[in-house]
Amino acid sequence: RSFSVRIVVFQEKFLILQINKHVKAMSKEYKRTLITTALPYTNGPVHIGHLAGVYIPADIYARYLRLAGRPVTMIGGSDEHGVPITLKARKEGVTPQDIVDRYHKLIKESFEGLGISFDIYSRTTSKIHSETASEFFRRLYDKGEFIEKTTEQLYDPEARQFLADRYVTGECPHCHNQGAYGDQCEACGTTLAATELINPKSTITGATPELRQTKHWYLPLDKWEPKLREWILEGHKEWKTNVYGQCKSWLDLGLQPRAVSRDLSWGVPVPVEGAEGKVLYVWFDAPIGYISNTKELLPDSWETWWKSPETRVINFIGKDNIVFHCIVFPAMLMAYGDNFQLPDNVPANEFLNLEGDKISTSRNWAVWLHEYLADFPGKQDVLRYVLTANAPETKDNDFTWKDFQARNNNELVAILGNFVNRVVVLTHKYYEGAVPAPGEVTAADREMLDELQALKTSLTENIETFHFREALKDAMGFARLGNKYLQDCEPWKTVKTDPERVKTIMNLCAQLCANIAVAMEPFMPFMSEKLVKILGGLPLNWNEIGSADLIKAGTMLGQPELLFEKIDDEAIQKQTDRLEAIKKANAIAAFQPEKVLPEVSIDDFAKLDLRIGTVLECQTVPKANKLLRFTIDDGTPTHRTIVSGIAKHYKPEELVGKQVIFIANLAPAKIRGIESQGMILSALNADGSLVVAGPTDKCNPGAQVK
Ligand code: B3M
Ligand code: ZN
Repeated sequence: RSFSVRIVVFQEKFLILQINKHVKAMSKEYKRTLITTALPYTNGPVHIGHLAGVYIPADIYARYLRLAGRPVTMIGGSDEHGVPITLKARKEGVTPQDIVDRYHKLIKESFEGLGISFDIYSRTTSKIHSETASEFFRRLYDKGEFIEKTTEQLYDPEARQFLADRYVTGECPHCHNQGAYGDQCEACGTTLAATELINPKSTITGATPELRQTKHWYLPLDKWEPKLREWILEGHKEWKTNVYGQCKSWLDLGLQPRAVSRDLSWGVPVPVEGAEGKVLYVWFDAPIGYISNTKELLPDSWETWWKSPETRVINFIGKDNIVFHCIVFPAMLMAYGDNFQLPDNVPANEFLNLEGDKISTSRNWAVWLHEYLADFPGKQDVLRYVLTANAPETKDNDFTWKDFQARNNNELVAILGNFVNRVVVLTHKYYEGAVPAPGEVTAADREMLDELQALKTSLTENIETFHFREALKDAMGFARLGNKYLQDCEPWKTVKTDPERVKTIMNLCAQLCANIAVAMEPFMPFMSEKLVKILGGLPLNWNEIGSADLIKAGTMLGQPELLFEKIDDEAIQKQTDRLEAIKKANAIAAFQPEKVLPEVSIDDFAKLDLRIGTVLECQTVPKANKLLRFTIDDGTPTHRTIVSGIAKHYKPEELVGKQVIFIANLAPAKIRGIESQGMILSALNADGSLVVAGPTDKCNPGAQVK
């Protein structure tokens, strides 16, 4: 009891803090919200990291605004340029267009499958995009906003091309990681220029690059530094601390001119004379994709959505994209002028890990959305729920399949599904499915309704301030509240003594279900739709949450139907087995042989007596789970006993009859009271498995190995 009171007080304090923030954020009257979502690279499918970091939060926010009747447009699309795509094409022997066609389709369809409600999901290989991006560059060029510089860049003489970005790897000059890329070191997170790498190598041919002169266009970010400082550091103190902090440290380091073109063939051509073989840098064209996609969606009104001061632009991104959205793209927009609105907020998330390891497309360490949808049909909301409940909003977080299962079984099934099911079943039992008219409202009812109001306030404030994890807790609070109310009122007892009272209780329970359908829609739209059907239809309006009159008395409820099903161990095991197999495959692919030991003479080697033996018997050793005891036919009538610590890798019966190589003249040693007369040779694999060394063909027991 006292525990729950403390929570309420805590929430109230929290609420006051948040309301203040919200008032600040909304002090300006906005007429519409333009939501942009980072455009995923089409060099692979999307995974849970993308979803938790960008698309699910953006979708919650967009759906919330729509339910609240506030104009919103949510822009998405594929980022189809950049070196990772051309590298992938080269590796597969297909064209970059083949790659982007494949993944654009897969990504678009899987987003639809998860109910991400983009108003448009387009692509940066569209005609309208290349026109928009060209025009953008051209205008900056004509206004004299670029610096033209000829510099020395890395050139691969074998592939006969310049090596931008991921076409080069080498040693990071900061942390000395060997696998740093020409644009970034993933080990220490530093942004690099390809020429800074120590011992650079071409990723195309492996050749050591040479330096050649080439001309590029640079956007002088330093010119915009004072404006950026004022806009972010003075004007947007309400931004998330991770975002604000990253911006501040960039600005404090001092901004430099940044190249916005590259010597590549895949991309939007640089639209000026003397720029043959040059394209726009992918990070120059990609954010313009937000504009082109809006244009494609709203050819007549796109300018209102981008240039009116009454539009509020919100960029949903992951933390690795902060600098581009808060520094580079805003500088581009400032240079362009013409009233383009800067983002009012950039609620970037941290990263989601998978089972304790960093998610990685190249290492296949991910839960891929399209695979999830195929493996868990009809369970889109479970993934949406888990990724929101566990969202990396303030720090990196971990996704585990155990947690996924627990949240489904203990929260969605046991709390939310259970409450709705009890209400529907009881309404059918007592009233043949018709929602009863309420009678007199008691103090207990009032208390429940007050708590509902408080939850609604907190829920709304949390969504407004991009605290979606907390918001989801509030929305789940509706169902918790319902279960508690039912438990306290015990209608199954009262129905015998005071049937009139039960009508009020069951009416209010139906109202709670209706409130859940609305409040949960942004988080779990599929469940919400199902619930609305069970409740006999319902207009969804955010502003009416908290009302005890959402569902009219007399409304016929549908048949009880489970909103969520338990997920069994077998389904989870299948997923963890898959990850286990990937981990092994990765370890094998990454295998590096040990350094060879210092040289020995032939005489040294000759001192070792290596022999072939046949395993006659093999047994486990009592109370020693690592050990196996072997009886080896070594060609002598007495045979010999060897104890070996390989019990984790072999079952005793697997080795009987096998031939092995052993050291015959190793000094005997007592192991667990058994005298071991030699040592069986074996090799450890990169995936942790072990192989006993033996002859490839049958051999005489006792034969010497030389
Ligand atoms: N494609 C990077 C990424 O997928 C990039 C985002 C572009 S947003 C304009 O992380
Ligand atoms: Zn580094």
